[in-house]
Amino acid sequence: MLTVICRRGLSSALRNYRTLSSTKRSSSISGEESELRGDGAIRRKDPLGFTIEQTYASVLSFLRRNYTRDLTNIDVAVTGIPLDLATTYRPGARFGPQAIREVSPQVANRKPYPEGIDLFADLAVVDYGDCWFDLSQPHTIPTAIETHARKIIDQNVFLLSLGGDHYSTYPLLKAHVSRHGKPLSLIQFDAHCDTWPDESSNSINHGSMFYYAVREGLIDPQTSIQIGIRTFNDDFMGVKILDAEWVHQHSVNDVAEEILNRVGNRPTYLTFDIDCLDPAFAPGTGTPVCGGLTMAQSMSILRRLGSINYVGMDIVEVSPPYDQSNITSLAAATIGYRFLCLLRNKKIIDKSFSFGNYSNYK
Ligand SMILES: [Mn+2]
Repeated sequence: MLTVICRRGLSSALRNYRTLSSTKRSSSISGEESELRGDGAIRRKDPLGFTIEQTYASVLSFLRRNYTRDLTNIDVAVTGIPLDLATTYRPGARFGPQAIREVSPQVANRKPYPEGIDLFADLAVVDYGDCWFDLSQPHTIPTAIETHARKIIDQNVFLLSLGGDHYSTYPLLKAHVSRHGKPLSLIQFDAHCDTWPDESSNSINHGSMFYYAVREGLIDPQTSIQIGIRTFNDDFMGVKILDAEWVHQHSVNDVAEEILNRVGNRPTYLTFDIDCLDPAFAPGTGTPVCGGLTMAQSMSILRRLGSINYVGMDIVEVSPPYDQSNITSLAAATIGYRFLCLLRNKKIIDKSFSFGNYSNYK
């Protein structure tokens, strides 16, 4: 199937889709649309709509969105956090953002199923590029990530971050708290709770960032929840746990209901560690644990979480050197895409929703 062209609107998308599916496809594309074939990420001016692309070529950006740092009239900025210094077992998550971008055009190539919505006709999403930090000065990296995130958030733009190891969520949480106040509620899909104690200051540790976050009041454990856990901790710090066994013994409706009840309408940060998935569905990750969620379970649960008042989201721990046939990066790109569908519906259906401004929910 060929890529759909859509400059603006559903009718245009349908018209061009039919055109491309016909035998006259090349002669039917004219004018400006013809000139915008390929490399739309750097050539397209309008942040809305699609331009024609080959899914296997051209400039990489997440879901073929404009690659820019101009956030004028933008709803969502996607950024990469190419960090893996905190990894305790298998490194490689620094390659995660680029690998997710690489597979993402295939995900964006069709309307989402089953909604069939024209996602990018309504939601202005750009790829902001990656966070830059100096690997030779590791103690400066947390601040570099926080500062990078704040530049985006402070422009009232929703931030979707692609990791990178899970430590990056800690400076990201700090950035979101600086904008929205604390504490935030946390929804965490993960094999690991990441609340293991670490009393040393300034550790860069991807197993303790939520220990810090609870202790510092960045997140409220009483309104936070972790899904897919299958590693032990003597103290989960009051965060509600739906472990992998619980998820497997219940329906996706049950899981979603527990999550919705836990966070209510509070400002909520969503972190999706790809190792929440079973290694069969996400082999390319730093610390895989058997017995995890399927991709089907995860997508079904996420689809039911559209009413939540999200302030930010990240997808972390994709380690491409350990991946097979892009299974893991495809899962990450799909989760990001599905999440953007939720935000699109917020914008279109829930008129009270304002990206980056959640004062009406406090
Ligand atoms: Mn994990």
